[in-house]
Amino acid sequence: MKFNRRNFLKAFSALGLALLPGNGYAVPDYRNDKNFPKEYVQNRDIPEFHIRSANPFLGVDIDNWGLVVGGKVKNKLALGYEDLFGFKTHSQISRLKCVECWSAKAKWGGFRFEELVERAEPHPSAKYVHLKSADSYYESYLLEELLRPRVLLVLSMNGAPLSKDHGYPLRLIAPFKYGYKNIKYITQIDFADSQGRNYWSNHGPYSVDGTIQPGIDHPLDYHKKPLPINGGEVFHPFDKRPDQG
Ligand SMILES: Nc1nc2c(c(=O)[nH]1)N[C@H]1C(S)=C(S)[C@@H](COP(=O)(O)O)O[C@H]1N2
Ligand SMILES: [Mo]
Repeated sequence: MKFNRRNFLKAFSALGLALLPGNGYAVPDYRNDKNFPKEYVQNRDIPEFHIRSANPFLGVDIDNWGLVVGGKVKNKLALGYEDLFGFKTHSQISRLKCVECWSAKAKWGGFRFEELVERAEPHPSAKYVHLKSADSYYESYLLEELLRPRVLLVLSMNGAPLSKDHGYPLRLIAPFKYGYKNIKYITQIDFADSQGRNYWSNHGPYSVDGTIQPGIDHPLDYHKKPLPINGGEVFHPFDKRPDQG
């Protein structure tokens, strides 16, 4: 695959920034500020698809966005937005299920995690993957989980590019994990030999694992009584990919 040089350089400088102490993205902390501008991404309960944003966030400026893939890999990658359209695309309809007991369905389009694995060639000891976002959010997965069917690195939602609210330019959709694992605004993906933490395990009563349990009401949300599970998707090891028949 040929990487677009201009974007490569852009992404590479994003990496430089991300390595600065204090985080080059300099995300303002509006958590206790009731006056943050309306155009910020913030929690909104809209009928079609609720929006969840742990920290109010202005959205990604695509000219300064790059995806860096690194950690325990043979080949470090720095990708611009256009590079992501060089990967084979897949689409699926799947439901995102939040621990707050709402869920919503959309048609997602994107590429598979294998695309990055094939190019980056992680070290055999790299059993884990750490993901970081432009809004200071982060997640951690077992590599094996990201290679399962119906996990997508998503560029489009319902036929249109991801909106600012839903994670433009790149998010993860893993339907068998609670919503908080479905990280938006991804900027960095690192292969690692140990499990990381994630934003909601450090800020709330949520597990790093976040797997939706069959038949069990979400057990994770503190002060609320359990509610009926509403359309979560459960991973079954016998599940096949559509392209595997
Ligand atoms: N970067 C980032 N990703 C995130 C979040 C966030 O605050 N920041 N919130 C998570 C939570 S708790 C949920 S339920 C889903 C919601 O996705 P949506 O806003 O597209 O509905 O995004 C997840 N991914
Ligand atoms: Mo959530």
